[in-house]
Amino acid sequence: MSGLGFTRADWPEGFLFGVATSAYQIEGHAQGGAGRTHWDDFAATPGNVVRAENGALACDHLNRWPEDLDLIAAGGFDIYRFSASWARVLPEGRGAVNAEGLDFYDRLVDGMLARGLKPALTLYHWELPSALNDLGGWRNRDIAGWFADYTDILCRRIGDRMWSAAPINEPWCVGWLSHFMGAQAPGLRDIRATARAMHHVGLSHGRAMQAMRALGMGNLGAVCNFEYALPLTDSPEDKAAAQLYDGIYNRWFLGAMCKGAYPADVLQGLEPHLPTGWQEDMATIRQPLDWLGLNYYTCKRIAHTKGAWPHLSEHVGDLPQTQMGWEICPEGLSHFLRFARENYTGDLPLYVTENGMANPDTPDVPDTARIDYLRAHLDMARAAIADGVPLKGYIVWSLMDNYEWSLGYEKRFGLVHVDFDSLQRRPKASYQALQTALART
Ligand code: IFM
Repeated sequence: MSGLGFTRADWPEGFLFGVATSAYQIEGHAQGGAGRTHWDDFAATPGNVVRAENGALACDHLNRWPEDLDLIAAGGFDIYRFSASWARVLPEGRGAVNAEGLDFYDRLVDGMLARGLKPALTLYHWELPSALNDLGGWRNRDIAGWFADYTDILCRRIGDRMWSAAPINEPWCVGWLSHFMGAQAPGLRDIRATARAMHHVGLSHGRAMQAMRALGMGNLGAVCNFEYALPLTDSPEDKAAAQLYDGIYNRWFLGAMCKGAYPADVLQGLEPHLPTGWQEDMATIRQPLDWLGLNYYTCKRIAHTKGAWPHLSEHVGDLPQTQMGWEICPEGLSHFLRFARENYTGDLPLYVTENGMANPDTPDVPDTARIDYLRAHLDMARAAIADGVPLKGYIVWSLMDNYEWSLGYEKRFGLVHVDFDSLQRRPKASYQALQTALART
């Protein structure tokens, strides 16, 4: 028995385990003919990213991918959830294709299959080509067409070998975190930009789903992130604020993608800023899903504040925290697995598509905190299955330490330690614990 307290036999037959990464966070984006992205621009702007770090080299996965796939296979994982970079395929976002980029993803996918791994593709994990940002990026309705074209080009090349595919990782981050909170590229703090981005992300999701279905691809889903919203106090005002936070974060995209409707409480604040005729797009956004992926990390305490809509502020409570300052709250995962099934997805297969923690790891100290974190969340997942939740797999974020966006390389989420000077990879105790747990006897 591993420190995780389970073996494969403790899970339903066919339950899948995986690891996840994303292109800009690991590949080394200055290499291989990729175009500039809005993350390069964001990071080059003082004050946006710790030490102004960017993804120029990252983990150099572009050259070291065979070693990385070997690590995934040796860990006993079934799924590799990876993403392709739009700017690596189309350096200007549209027009000329970077053949080297398509060749890379082609080789990478064959490398997964050769090792018995199931390729789970994400089409967009945040690195928008700068040339498209110049045109308004997610604020511009045309992005749905540009994204569908990119989807078509990439999937004509590798779509035939995907085990699964999803258009956009964590729509809330692309819309709200990046256009309302300004915490990620393009770093805007503007409600009109936010409303448009929140709508065009959904529309782009729908158009990409249509493009993939037209190519005959199957097992297509959506990957949303969820944060457990708890009121800071028992006051009715804080309870209402937590409910609205929940709507913005957890129900906006689920509502659109699964029911073709935005939640009424959020619409009250955002509708004045949505593009005219948004209602006519809802049928496109609501495409049939084969599964829903849930990314879950933490909870947040929400208080009512005065001032402009949405009248709320975010706080951290008393639970133990990760290196990100995020409270460790496994109950939230339990909540969302049931919440999704009861309110949106019914019998649709669910996957935990990201879960994990940042920890200030050094190569020689066992990351027991991460083992504890994973065990606590996996216990919740197993309990949900016992209650009838159709959870079919669990994917850890992340295979290895990588570029944690505005927090640079300091926050370590990996099962594998990366020395960012030598780029040497060293499996951590958590990797070994999973390897033991997942071993097929
Ligand atoms: O590193 C990110 C990832 O890109 C998206 N989901 C959350 C992770 C941890 O912050």
